[in-house]
Amino acid sequence: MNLQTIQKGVIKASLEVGDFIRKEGMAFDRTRIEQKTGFNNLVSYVDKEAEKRLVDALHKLVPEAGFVTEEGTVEQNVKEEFKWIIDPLDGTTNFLHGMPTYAISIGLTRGDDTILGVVYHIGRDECFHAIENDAAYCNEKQIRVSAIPTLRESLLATGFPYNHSGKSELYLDIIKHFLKHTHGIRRLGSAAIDLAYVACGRLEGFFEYNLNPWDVAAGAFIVQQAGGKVTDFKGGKDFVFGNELCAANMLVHEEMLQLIKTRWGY
Ligand code: 2AM
Ligand code: CA
Ligand code: CA
Ligand code: CA
Repeated sequence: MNLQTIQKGVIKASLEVGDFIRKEGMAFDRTRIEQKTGFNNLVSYVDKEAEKRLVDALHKLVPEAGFVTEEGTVEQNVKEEFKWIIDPLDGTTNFLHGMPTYAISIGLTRGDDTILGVVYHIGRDECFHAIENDAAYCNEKQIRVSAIPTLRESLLATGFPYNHSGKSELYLDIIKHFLKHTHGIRRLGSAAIDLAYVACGRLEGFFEYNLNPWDVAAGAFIVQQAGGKVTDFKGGKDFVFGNELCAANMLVHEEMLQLIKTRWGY
């Protein structure tokens, strides 16, 4: 398996499917929004068609790999040694409302390790990518996490809870603390883009819970290859299939994690 050749193929497929999504977005008819599990969990034919196109292209690149995909348009195969972890459209709510912050997110894993990540920010035509044993890039340019050493000088991103039960009060408490002690908090609406922005140093850190593997597999790997640190809220490694994630440059990560851990009850 030549990872560089595969990467070229993944980027090509992302740009092509990204063009399709962008064009559909220009004329999107909001009566074509569908609800998944609730009034605020949205999807459209664009998500599903984009996923089918990606699955076709990626299957040709690595025929032996299984799939874990958000829209489930292909058989889900978590037991294969190689897996594509795909979110065909991350930031669907933005897309459906005509906001430009949405992306394609594609990770490739071997066993428990991610070995390739691509996050294509369609609206800005920025393709963030990385493979194992190499640096991270935005288009052709190498990227690195920011060198800002303290939370006080940091810009963070998060997502707000969709499920307003359980730990959402604790979460809002963490957000309240960060609001007072950072340059600010952004809520972009695409976890994949939040992670890509940590990787290239636009944001110092990102944290969220209740995310799914397809939201974070690619972006978290790109942050790591860009010199950043990614953990779950306990400081452990279970951030792709677990549902808590904290990503930041090395210095800010420590400060963020201490605060999150305590308030989260760990
Ligand atoms: P999506 O656009 O692919 O659904 C934003 O905080 C992140 O949460 C995005 O990655 C978004 O992915 C995801 N998201 C949106 N709606 C959600 C929901 N109802 N439950 C869980 N995650 C959701
Ligand atoms: Ca979704
Ligand atoms: Ca998503
Ligand atoms: Ca999605």
